[in-house]
Amino acid sequence: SAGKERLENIRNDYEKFMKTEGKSLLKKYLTKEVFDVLQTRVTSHGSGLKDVVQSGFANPDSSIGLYAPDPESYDVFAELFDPVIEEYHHGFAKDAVHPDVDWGNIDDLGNVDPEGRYVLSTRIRCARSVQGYPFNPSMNEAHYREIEDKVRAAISFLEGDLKGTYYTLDSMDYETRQQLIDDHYLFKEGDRFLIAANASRYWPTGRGIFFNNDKTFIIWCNEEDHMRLISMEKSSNLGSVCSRLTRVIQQIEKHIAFTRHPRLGYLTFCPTNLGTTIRASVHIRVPNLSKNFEKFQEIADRYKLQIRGSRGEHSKSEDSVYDVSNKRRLGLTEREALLEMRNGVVELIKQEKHFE
Ligand code: CIR
Repeated sequence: SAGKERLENIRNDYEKFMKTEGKSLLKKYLTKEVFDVLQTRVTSHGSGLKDVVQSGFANPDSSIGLYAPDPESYDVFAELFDPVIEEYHHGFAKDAVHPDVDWGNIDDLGNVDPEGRYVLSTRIRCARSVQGYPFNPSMNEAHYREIEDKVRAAISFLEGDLKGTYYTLDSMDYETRQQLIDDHYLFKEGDRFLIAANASRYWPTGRGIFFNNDKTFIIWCNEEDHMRLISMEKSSNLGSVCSRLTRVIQQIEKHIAFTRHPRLGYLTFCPTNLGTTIRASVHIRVPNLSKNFEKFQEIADRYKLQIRGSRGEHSKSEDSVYDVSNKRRLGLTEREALLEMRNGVVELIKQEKHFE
């Protein structure tokens, strides 16, 4: 039968995958025992183990290697997700509970580089999923359209400094699109991890981008997540970046119910983004630490920061500029995630000065 054939296929793919060289968390935790238990499970959206593991199977060099095809997957495939989540999120155990939303007092977040010598820009992004919908691999074309309609409607209520325009990718000309990518505003198409995860189907249906008029606030629609909310500016003022973000979230929340899990907080497509979903980052120019990369990495690890190249994930640094962000997003409050980034960056600046 077709079902039997599917099982044989995934068994073969599993055996091949386990012979590859990769060090992904998927490879570490998809033991034979776990595989055997999970291989026949299906969620109410019809998602199976294949939807969870296909990106990691196709890309053995993944660091994580798995995605959730729908909200329920985190429970249905818990034997796999739980240990991956625990390792990535620094010990968030399978019975741990993510705290309630708490942004704290935004006004006292202040400036991460008061001298303005190192930090070129500051950015906070969040992800939100629309309640009732599966994630990419289990979405059909109508789902993409419906979510875009809901997002577009919610955005139309933004006012004042948040007011702006939504552009659907479908009707964007090539030059505009390329300019937006070059300016770092728009998501790129063709991430091999996402393609292999079945996250790029029906492209560009339902995909789009919103800008406020100052281009200090962006919403991505139906890229990796249903919604990515991004606040940024070319300064080190974490307080104003955060204020904009929380005001937008408050507005959108009046019109769209977000998917939240009793234990895992806000749900996202990639397990690395669960909980607060916050990646708070700066672009920081550190020529000395860049030359002493071991020291740079040591501080980053100690302060639970992730270092990326200046063009985002899997990119290289240009002119000693790095993207530095909080690594933890789950098991701590929004405020704690922001402070983790801030404290780490303050320490990086201190050490960079030591070498001067
Ligand atoms: C991977 O597993 O490497 C890709 N699926 C991307 C995972 C998310 N990125 C990250 O944590 N840096």
